[in-house]
Amino acid sequence: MISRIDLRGDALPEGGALRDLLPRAEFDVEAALETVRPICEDVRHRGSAAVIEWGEKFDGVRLESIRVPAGAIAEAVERLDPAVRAALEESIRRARLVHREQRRTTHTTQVVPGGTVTEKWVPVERVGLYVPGGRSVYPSSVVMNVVPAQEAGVEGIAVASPPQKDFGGLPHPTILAACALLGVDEVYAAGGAQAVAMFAYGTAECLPVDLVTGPGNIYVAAAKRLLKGRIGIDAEAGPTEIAILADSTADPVHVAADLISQAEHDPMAAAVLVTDSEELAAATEAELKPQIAATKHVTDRIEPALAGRQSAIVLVNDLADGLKVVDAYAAEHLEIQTADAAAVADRVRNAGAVFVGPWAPVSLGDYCAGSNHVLPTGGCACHSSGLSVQSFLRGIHIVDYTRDALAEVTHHVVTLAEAEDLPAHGAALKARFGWKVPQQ
Ligand code: HSO
Ligand code: ZN
Repeated sequence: MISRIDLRGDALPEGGALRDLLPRAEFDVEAALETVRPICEDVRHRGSAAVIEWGEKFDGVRLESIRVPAGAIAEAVERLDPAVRAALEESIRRARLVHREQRRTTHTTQVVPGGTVTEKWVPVERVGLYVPGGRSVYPSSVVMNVVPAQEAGVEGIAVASPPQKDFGGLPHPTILAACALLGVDEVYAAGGAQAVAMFAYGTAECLPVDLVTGPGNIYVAAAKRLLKGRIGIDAEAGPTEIAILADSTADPVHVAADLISQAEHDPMAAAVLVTDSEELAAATEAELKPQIAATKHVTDRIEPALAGRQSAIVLVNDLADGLKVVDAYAAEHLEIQTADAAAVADRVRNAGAVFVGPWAPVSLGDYCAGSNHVLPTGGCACHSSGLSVQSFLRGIHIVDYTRDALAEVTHHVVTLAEAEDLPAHGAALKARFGWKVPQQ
């Protein structure tokens, strides 16, 4: 069911040519832009009424108001299964430990005597966190979005998640309970492009935000792309990916289980095993069948995900080639299941997150490792990072020079300004010194 790509034998091609040999899902956000454009325009002009009407069309629920009442959030946490509550609390606790250490401190560089540049880190004022609610209802994603925003010091945090028919038009109760556990009380029953547009333009019910983060389907990604600039966005999330770099020491039971674990998300999810061991490849193929037979979401997600062109077992000559392949692929999640896994992991350059050895499966990171699970997909890990405190901060340079420090460098500024044919730039300095360049 999962195909094989055999890259053994000849030397591997470099860069883009290697990437072209590797499996990847089509995730054509561009094509969805035309669908979301009228929705975003409608929300811009008609506000809440438009959000409610698009919600009725797509989610099948007609709401009076999209703001979730405080009572519903409190009730959701009261009714939460105690085991789920304890697990969410532990997930939050561990995520806080990691994200708290990502805080940035203000730093001043003395460039010359009397001339300093201070980099000050300022949280974004107000963010909108999108939490999907279709095929996937992920309270864990509430944790992964809210914790870094809170640790960054963001004061205004609003969450939007689609209204659920089965829950009287409210977002899923576990999502609401996660919000309550995190101390978030501004929640909207809004999904898809209309939720992103609500955040971007603001409505009578919801003030506009500066930044929208969080995963979502292709329409959420398209709305983020369309409205980027007006709002900041994190990465456009595509379908989940797991790559595993493994050698003959890996346990095929673990490898198969981990491939299936991410295939479970979506028929478009990608599961890629890169190995130099024919035996491991064969044993993993054999192991997939019984494990799939014993789980849920088989025909709608796992089977199409593994059989799709985005998934494969890639055979390579050796681990050095394996590393080239996983770097070219730049997976959202990369497991290293080899001898001396830590040393191999240390050589990885491109991955959203790396999971080292047999005791760090991706599912641990999805919930309770302390790491963030909102990670770059679609190869974006070669230029972007996952969500972190940094995603919610802006670094502002504060430039402070004395008269003497400015005088000392004026001739350089004037020279560079003239080289760029921008004499007024130089004049702005000369004006401070009787329209002359101070002598050195
Ligand atoms: N693996 C997903 C996150 C997730 N898994 C949520 C379970 N729940 C994308 O990183
Ligand atoms: Zn997952």
